Amino acid sequence: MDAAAVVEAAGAHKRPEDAKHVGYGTAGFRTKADILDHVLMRVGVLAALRSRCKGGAAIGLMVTASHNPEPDNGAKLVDPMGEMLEASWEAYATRLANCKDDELVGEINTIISECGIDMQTKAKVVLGRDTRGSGLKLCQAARDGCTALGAEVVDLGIVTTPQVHYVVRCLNDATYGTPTVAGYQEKLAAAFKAIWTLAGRTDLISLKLDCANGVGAVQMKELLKHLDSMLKVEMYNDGSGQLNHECGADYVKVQQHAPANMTAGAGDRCVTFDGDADRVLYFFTRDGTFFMLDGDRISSLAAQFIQQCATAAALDLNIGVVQTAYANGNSTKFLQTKAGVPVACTKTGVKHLHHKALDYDVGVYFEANGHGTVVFSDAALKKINEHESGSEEGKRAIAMLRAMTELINQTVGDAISDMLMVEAILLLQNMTVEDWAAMYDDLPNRQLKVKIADRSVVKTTNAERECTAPAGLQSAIDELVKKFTSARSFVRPSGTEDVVRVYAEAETREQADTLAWAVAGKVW
Ligand code: 16G
Ligand code: ZN
Repeated sequence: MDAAAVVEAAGAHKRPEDAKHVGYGTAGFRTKADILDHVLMRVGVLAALRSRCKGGAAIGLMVTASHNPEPDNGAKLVDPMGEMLEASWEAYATRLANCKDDELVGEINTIISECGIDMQTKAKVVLGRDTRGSGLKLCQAARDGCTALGAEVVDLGIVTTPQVHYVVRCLNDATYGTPTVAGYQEKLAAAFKAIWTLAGRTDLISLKLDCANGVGAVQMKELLKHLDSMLKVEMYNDGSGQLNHECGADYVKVQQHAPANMTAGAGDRCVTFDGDADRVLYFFTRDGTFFMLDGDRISSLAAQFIQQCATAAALDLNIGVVQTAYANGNSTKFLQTKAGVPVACTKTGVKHLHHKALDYDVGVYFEANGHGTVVFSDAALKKINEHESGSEEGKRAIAMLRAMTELINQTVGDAISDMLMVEAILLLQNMTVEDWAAMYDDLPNRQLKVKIADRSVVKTTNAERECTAPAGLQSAIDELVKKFTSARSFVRPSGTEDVVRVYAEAETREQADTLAWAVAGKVW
């Protein structure tokens, strides 16, 4: 290591004496942008080390704070196959980000020796940023960190988080696609065109899209240049207003109404992305009532479709859905009984779902908040690509599955790719969003936040569906749940806020509310 170069970078991106401690959590680093300069330089250093540790594979570094307000920013690292940073490295990230300037060289050396990193190996880091004003300067800091460690930097500029995952994957696995943003656009466009042709559609699909005033707008405009004969997208919150302010997937999900500047009229098919375009939700209004199609609905649509294609083509595929405790009970019931697909449940957080989804030939996972994707194992891809079906119906089903494997960004949840997947399925099955919504009815549910002195006293097991501490809480919840019909409730400490979250669902809205408040009463 060139210690002098590290010292120079530390001098250019000084850590203030009173710097706040930052932790690398499920969403990477995320805090106020104006205290992140030294952190980003160090994340650049870590990305270079990670690349060498992985034998010179490209590593991604995305500068974003997703759905947080504009003054925030953050950073996330992407591992070689386009997956999230391996959990064991999160501790290195936190250590490196928080050490004093004069401890930096020592910390780097510790990581080098603990991981047995060969510093002669080449290193490559793929940088991207969302539309935040602070992004350019923070990317420069990250670049300085990479350069100090002698890593090559590929700067993608303003891109969505899933595009960084895609490019990283392609650089390390050429079979996945061309490792550029243009390659991403072309791959998705070609797959969607193939589906369009299969469906024999002639008129335009019309959508209203809320881009959260974020990077989704920038990238959708590019993609639409390839798709303008198929999709007519009216964009709202396309960057002229404030990022994530009264708009975006998180806002729409929490508020349960349309974003600012957009009306959802009868018959409108509305879509909303979050600020870095890795989450997507659909919504519409019926008789003035707001109706949301969340991650559970996307999972149900995708899993049922893939299952039906496999059956039509007589293809033996082990398809599974991964959900969290927040999944609506009726979505789970629909999948298990009507769609005939097994459902697994994991802890909240995309990395847990993604990991579990890899257990299947085809793993479909979505969090209710709209983050998710479908992953196909190598064995499944081989089967899909080599299978020959005798019947016309079987041939069509295989062609549909092949196009799906190209259309879906399998590295991570991707709002653009997921939206095209939903459109493709609706198109191929000649379904409206109303038909989609009619697949099952959501059980009324309620989420509450409870603030207590120390949320870490609440401990859970069984994918957060049961609590093991404090003593007596779970039996109290069980007693309450028994009093309601089709009811379920759980509590868990939040990973992102200083609160305990309470979830309850039951047959009626009134029952769900009463149960949630009663359970919250036991947490206080
Ligand atoms: C993080 C997770 C998200 C999860 C949320 C739960 C990732 C990339 N993000 O934002 O998936 O839904 O945490 O937050 O994994 P909570 O622990 O505060 O409920
Ligand atoms: Zn996001």
